[in-house]
Amino acid sequence: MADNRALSYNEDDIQVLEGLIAVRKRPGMYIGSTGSRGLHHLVSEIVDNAKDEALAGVNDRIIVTLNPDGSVSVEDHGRGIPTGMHKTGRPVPEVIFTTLHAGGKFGGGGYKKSGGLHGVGSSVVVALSSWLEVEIHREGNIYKQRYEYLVDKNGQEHVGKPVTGLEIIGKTKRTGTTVTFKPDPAVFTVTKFDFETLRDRFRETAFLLKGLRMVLIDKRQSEVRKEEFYYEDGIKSYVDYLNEGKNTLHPIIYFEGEKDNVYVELAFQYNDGYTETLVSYVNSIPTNDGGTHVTGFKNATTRIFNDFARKKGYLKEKDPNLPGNDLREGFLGVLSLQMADVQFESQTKDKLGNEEARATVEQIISEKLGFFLEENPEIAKLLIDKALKSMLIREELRKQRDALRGDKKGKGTKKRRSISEKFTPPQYKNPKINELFLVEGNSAGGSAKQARNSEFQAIFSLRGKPLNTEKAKLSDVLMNEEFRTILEVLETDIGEDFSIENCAFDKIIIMSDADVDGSHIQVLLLTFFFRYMQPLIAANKLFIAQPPLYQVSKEGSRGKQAESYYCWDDEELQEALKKLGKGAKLTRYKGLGEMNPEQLWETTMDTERRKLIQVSLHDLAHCEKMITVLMGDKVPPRREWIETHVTFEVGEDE
Ligand code: 0R9
Repeated sequence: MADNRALSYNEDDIQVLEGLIAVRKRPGMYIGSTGSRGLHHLVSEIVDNAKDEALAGVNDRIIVTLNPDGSVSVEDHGRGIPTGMHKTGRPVPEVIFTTLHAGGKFGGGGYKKSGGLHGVGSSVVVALSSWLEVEIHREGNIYKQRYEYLVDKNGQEHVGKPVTGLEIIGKTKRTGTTVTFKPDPAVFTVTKFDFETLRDRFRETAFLLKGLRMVLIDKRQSEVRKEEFYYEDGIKSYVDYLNEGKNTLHPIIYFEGEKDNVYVELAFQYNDGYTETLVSYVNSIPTNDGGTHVTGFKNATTRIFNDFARKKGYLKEKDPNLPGNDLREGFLGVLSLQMADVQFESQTKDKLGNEEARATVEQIISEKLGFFLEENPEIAKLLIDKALKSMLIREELRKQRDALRGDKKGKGTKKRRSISEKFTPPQYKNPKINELFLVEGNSAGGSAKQARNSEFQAIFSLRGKPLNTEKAKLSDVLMNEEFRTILEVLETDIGEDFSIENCAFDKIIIMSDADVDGSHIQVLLLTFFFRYMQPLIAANKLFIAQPPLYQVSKEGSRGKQAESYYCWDDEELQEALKKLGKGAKLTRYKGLGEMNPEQLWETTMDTERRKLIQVSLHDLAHCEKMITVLMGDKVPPRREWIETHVTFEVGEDE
């Protein structure tokens, strides 16, 4: 690890900026949402502070407990929050937990490595909780303080009010901090923590901070559930985990180095697949959109592989360089940085902006990779041969596709021939509003064609099940009629050649039946977009349509108008049945084809009334893992997943 010494906080370092009432008034501004994501964000805020202690090299475990009363406890074994007096005359923990933007580093001291906002979140968590207690083990004493949300008898709101002083409640031999809080049900629409969500995050943290033990305990049921993650090999174990179920080509390669206070770690291993996966982080925060560190990595690998290939004669003088995307076909790696003063390019913290990170990563990886290739000529030859093969295939396919496109443009004919009979284009070309519906089956496609707003909505009817791109060869994907048409219609290319600027549509909407086959089609299409057009998902352009499951209607009688309701779940169905009472007619839609064009329009296609699910990429590593497990060619991981996640019941239709 890099220099792990944390700078000591001076209790004067903490500056007081703003009140908690602002957080309570506009929670979305501080935690994104008040739904499930926002709820879990609270845990992350507190865990991040415990992680900072681990990054500083003074904390070896974080224990998170889901308590039966709906509260959650986060315990670290760090030095304990300082318990002295702040210049405001209040104990330091009270300032940390009740003042917005209080955090050591705002005063210039604090941690060298941190996510950029760490230490700030504690007060946000207090503001959005019914109560919060902090217990500190330090200098032989156990200290405790409690804060509450209160409305006094004059109706005055108090946010994060200390209801006790910082009291000594006992003696201790260890050091550390435990924070327990109960999210306020008046703030959150969801208040139940999801064990799996937290488990996946803690596994990721344990991979990234080697030697840190992450423990998750669920005490909400009579049977206590516990999961523990600890990886001595850190990101090497992470690569092993992500490549599980794939055919790998060599042992995991690992580099680490430090320069100018930037600590860089890279672990990677090629598999025999056709896609490239690089999961990147800075201070254990995922950078899903990459950034300067990823650019540095790509520059280094492309240059060093090419230099090596020329030096050893795999590339002749006249030969063009091996392109980066061919060199990274089948690559799976984790790049993790630790550094101070992290700057993100985007609000969402998804892209690293620090210029010095590019230069440092490029230099460290170049040096280590050059050395590795010299020392391991067999692996070097294998990877260069693979890239050469990939380049030849890609070139051949490009030629074939260009030839096909040339044919379609119809030499000599004035009018451009249609791309495919299954595709109905919109009337006007407007990439800012145009929508492409990928529709299951010809009959639904026909209804959608009649139902659509032809000005900006296009329909592509899919024939049967699309190809499983997780198992198929790249050449098969590129030559597959369905996917080729999608590529042509979107006017983009795949993989490295994909360009979001060229995309002819603003929304791509998967529209399939609400049954098992429909779900399978969704997953097959999602796999294709994830593997070959990830930037399209990152740009929030991919959606899943949600057709209703039922219609409840009643004919008009004696001065009463006919009434009808569409329902998307059983709760809505019960409500509609209650509203219409006796004589209500229930239609259950088993497929899109059972709806007439008018019904399809008003429930599923009309921009004013439809319900769309946006496909998001917020956890790249998790998506990578799930697609390999669910769609890949190894059966045991899939069987294990199904056995732990799926309950088999005898349904009424299946
Ligand atoms: C369970 C969640 N853990 C925490 O919130 C937590 C914060 C924290 C901490 C320090 C140690 N452990 C912590 N756990 C700490 C201690 C010292 C210096 N810096 C940090 C020290 O002993 O000198 N703090 C984070 C911010 C601050 N402490 C403070 F200094 F601003 F108060």
